[in-house]
Amino acid sequence: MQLANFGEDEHDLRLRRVGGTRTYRVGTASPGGVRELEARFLPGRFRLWCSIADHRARGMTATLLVKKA
Ligand SMILES: [Cu+2]
Repeated sequence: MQLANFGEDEHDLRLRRVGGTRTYRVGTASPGGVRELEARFLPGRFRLWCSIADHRARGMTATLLVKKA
């Protein structure tokens, strides 16, 4: 998984599978920066969000659907 920051502020990325307990973290990416996370995910729906400041409350969220290979 790769986080590429095309914005003007720092951002990070957190993921949690719906029904899961583990929160995955992709570190903070500076403007123009890229951060990566190597992981194997179980199939399911994941919530993604940025944990910096109030970004999540301001809508910096997404859903990721992981399907069986
Ligand atoms: Cu952010």
